[in-house]
Amino acid sequence: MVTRRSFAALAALGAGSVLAAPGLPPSPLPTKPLLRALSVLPLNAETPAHLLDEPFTSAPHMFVRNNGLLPTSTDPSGWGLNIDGEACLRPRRFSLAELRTQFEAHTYALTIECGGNGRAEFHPPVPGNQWTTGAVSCARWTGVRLGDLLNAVGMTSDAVYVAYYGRDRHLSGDPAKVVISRGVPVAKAEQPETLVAWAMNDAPIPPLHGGPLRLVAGGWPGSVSGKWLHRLAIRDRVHDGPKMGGHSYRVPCEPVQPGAEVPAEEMCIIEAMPVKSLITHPASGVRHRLAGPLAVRGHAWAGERAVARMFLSADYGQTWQRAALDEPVNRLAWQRFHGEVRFTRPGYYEVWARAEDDHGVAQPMLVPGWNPKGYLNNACHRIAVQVV
Ligand SMILES: Nc1nc2c(c(=O)[nH]1)N[C@H]1C(S)=C(S)[C@@H](COP(=O)(O)O)O[C@H]1N2
Ligand SMILES: [Mo]
Repeated sequence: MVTRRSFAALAALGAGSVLAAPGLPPSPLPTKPLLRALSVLPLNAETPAHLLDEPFTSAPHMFVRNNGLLPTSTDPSGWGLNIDGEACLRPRRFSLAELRTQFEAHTYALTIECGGNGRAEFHPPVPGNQWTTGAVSCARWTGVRLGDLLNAVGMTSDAVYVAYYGRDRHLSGDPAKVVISRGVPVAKAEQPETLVAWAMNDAPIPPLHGGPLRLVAGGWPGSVSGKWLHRLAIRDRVHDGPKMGGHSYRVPCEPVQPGAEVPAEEMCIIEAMPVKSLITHPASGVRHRLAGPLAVRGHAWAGERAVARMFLSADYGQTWQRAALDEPVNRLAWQRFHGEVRFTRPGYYEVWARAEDDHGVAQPMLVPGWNPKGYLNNACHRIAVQVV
């Protein structure tokens, strides 16, 4: 097992050296040379904010979050999807070809944010990958609607949850152990944008992102979007697979004091992610000439909701100006914002961005609600600007 500390030492040598280091498995990092790796086993890497400036996130810039080891094979030939479970009327298996030909294909841009994005800012600190701002993506996903598959197999009236199973391997090496098996309630499964996808940005899903088949449920914590999908189970209860219980992807049902110990029975499953935004241009640390305005842009998203208004501040939140905000290309896609910030004197500034959703809920300026695993930090993003 590579510890965080030994990885930091290796990372200082550069990603290429990590690959060459003795005793380490080949790392897929070279396909993402610009990401910041948080761990190698399992592989976790986040995206610097300025690399998320594209309208839709390209594969080289998409963060990677793995709970286990990659599958031994992601060969699409022979890959299938079994649908079963207590609440499934007609369990059956679909080949990839059957999924493509027997159902209508749909494409949606879907925001996937890891529930732990922003974890690094919690105090007292919490264990887990110390994501800063880069565990979010919005790519265009193509596949069949999960709802259409559920219609095809039929559900009993007591269906509650749709659970996923992936082909990744447990860190222990035990082939019988499931790495992670989460899912979504039936209502979320039946939303038109919830997909069983085989393509990302019009290409086969890269192996790192769950190819050849993946569940994608935008707007919810990334952990519901199961990679390397080979089985769906329609459950007659809230799914109880690995990482559904305890402190995993759950937060205290009632707010707690920072550092509190919270018993598992007082934890509730995270559903839609809160409103958030990211400045993707310019990169933090930019030098800007006083004479002209600074063009600022980025993306904003709000879980199941739309972002309604966007604000920028260059004085630590004392005054705010409206920024222009585009409509999403579809529900659950992030939205582009852009504005111009003017400075009257040279010096060091921070530009802050603050999104507000269509229910009037805005991002907090400080880290909100401490919780034992450091989920749901949607505090305002800020960049440093040196005006000369
Ligand atoms: N099979 C499987 N699916 C998974 C995971 C995993 O470890 N195994 N990680 C989940 C988590 S926590 C996140 S945030 C997203 C990350 O997706 P990405 O690596 O494609 O960015 O995948 C989710 N799906
Ligand atoms: Mo995640």
